[in-house]
Amino acid sequence: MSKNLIQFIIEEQRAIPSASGDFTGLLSDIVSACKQIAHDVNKGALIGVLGSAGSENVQGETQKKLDVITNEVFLKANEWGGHLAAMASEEMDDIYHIPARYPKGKYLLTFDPLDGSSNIDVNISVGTIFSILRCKDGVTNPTAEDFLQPGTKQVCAGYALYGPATMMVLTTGHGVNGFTLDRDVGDFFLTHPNMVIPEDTAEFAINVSNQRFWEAPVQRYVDECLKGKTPGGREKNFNMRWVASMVAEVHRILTRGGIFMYPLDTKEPGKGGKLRLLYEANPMSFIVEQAGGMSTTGRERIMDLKPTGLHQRVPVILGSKNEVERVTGYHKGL
Ligand code: AHM
Ligand code: MG
Repeated sequence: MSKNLIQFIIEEQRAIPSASGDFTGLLSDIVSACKQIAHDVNKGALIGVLGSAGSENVQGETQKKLDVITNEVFLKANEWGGHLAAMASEEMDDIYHIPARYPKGKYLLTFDPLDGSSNIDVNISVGTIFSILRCKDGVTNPTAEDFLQPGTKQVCAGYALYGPATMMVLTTGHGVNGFTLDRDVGDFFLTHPNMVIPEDTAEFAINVSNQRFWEAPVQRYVDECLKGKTPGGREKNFNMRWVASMVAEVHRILTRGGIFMYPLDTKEPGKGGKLRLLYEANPMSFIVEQAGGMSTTGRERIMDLKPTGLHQRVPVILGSKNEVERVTGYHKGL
């Protein structure tokens, strides 16, 4: 039988002499949260969790019932363990302080509890994305400022994908590993060791309905993909996918390669992109880079950005190295 996720992490941590077990404890709480969310997503209409919550989040997006429920699940599963100094979520205006009745720890957790939630009512894959940062030494009462660390500082990043099978994919900076939930046993088991993204691909993912709002480099890249092996196109024909669930897109790219783009656009000027740096772009960039892929805004490496706000949005272009390099080159006028 293959290793379960916690066994895998404990064995990985043993190689780090300074590891105290705190990190393993935190990950175990995150795993519990994802199992609970997998249950709720899977039961769907049977337990009355579909549909709108009738509220808006800080970004002005209408929240689904499951956005609110899964956010609560994540907070409750992670507040008590003594591993965290604070949390921040896509669904909350401000950071979440650990209640006084619980001990505090040295890590910070950011998460998007239910990414792709527009898909939930139509029974298409959704996911959870998380990122773990270290809290600065000596800081016992973190503020939002303490979360504004570049992606290169992440200790761990991962996602849970609630698809036909529920999976967890994560990195601690030593490659990327995927685990599948065995519902009968109630545990995630290592099924996808050392996931690697092929450098080349003939598959791209972008929401083409935004085409008129894109910048010239993305217009050029997509136009060439669409032309394929005809004049003005490429050396090969391309296929296209758009699930509108970033976790599902990144998982496909980790499995068979591809490029995913949510580029800068002028649809809502000043927004700076659609996806959030701390909850989506940074964790996914860490995973993609650890699997041999590349992730940029078109202009810079995402993980090098110094965040300026908790809910900051950025353009995202990630996936198979050679294609991301090409689009990034187009932005640089190459
Ligand atoms: P969400 O966190 O509110 O679900 O938004 C993020 C999602 C991504 O998963 C997905 O790539 C994108 O939004 C889809 O956007 P669009 O509906 O514009 O195609
Ligand atoms: Mg999201």
